[in-house]
Amino acid sequence: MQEFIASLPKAELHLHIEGSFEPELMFDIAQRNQIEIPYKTIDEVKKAYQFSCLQDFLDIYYAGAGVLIHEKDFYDLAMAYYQKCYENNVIHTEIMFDPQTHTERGIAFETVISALQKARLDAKEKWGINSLFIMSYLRHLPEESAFETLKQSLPYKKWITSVGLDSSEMGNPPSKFKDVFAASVKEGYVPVAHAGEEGPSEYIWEAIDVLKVARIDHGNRCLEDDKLVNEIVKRDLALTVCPLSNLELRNTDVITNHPLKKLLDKGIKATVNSDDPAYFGSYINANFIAVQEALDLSKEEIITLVKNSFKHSFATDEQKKSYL
Ligand code: ES4
Ligand code: ZN
Repeated sequence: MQEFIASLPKAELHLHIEGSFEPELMFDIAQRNQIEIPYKTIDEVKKAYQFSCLQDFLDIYYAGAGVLIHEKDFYDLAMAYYQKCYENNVIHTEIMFDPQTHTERGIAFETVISALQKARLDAKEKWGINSLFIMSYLRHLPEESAFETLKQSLPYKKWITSVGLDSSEMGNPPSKFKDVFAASVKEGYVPVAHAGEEGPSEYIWEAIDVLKVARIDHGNRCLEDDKLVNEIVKRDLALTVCPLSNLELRNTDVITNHPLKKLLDKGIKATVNSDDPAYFGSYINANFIAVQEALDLSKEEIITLVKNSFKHSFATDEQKKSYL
C-alpha cells in the first residue's frame, strides 16, 4: 500500500511555502544572513515543534520565516519544496504564500514573488512540476492591510491564481474580509479560505456565502452541521484536508479519530495535503499513509482522494485532461 501511494502521481492543494522551511535550510539561511535563531541543534528544533494549538504553531512559524530576507532565500525555500514534490510524485501543486509575513518586516512584495516565479520555472524545467500560487491574507491583521497587499500584487497578477485566508482563525471570521475578497475576485483571483480548522461551522458558512470560496481549506468542523454538509455537497466544494497537521495542532486527538473517512462517506470531495510539512514532520505521502492505515482506506478510496485533488485543482481543463 505504501508503494502504491508513493507511485501515484498526485496534486497538492494546501501547502504554505513558509511551512515547508526545513530546519537545516533555516540554519543555513540564518547563518548567511547573520540572524540569531533560538536553536543550536536539530534536536532543539524538534523539541520546540510541539504544539498545543494553532496559535502556538503560528508563533514559531512566523519566527522561522523571519530569517528570509533576500530573493535567493525565498528561491532556495521554494526549490527545496519542489524537490520534495518530485520525491513524493506531486506533479501539480498550488502553493500558498503569506506576503504580509514578509512585507510587515520590510521585505518587498517583489522580492518574494520574483523568487517564487523563478523557482516555479526552474521546477517545471527540472522536474516537469506544474504549480500555481495562492496569495494568502493574514486574518489576524486588519482588512486594510489585506487591501494594501492586494494593491502590491497587481503588477504580478499574471503570476498569481488565487487568494486565500490563513493565520489565527478564532475571533477572525471570514466576514472580516468581505470587501477585500470581493475586490480580489474583481481582479480575477479565485477565492479560497481556511475555515473550520479550529473555528466553528459558522465560519465555514461565511467562507462559502460571504467570501464565495471555490474550495475550503480544512473545513473539518462542517461535520457538526448537517445542513452545511448538504450545502458543501450540493455546491461541489472540495475540502483541502491536512490530516497530520490536524493531529499536530490537536484538532484531532488521535489519528484513528480523524474525520477524513466520514467526510468521504458523506459525499464531500475531500483531498489530502501536507499544510506545513517541515513543522509537522510529514510531506504528502506520509499524510496519505497515516490516514490509509488509521482509517483502513481502500485503494479505491485513495484513488478517489487523488482524483478529487486533480479535479478540484485550478489547473486548466487541458492540464486536467492530461492528469486524469
Ligand atoms: C496555517 Cl495550519 C494553518 N492554519 C492557519 N494558518 C496557517 N498558516 C500556516 N499554516
Ligand atoms: Zn493551512
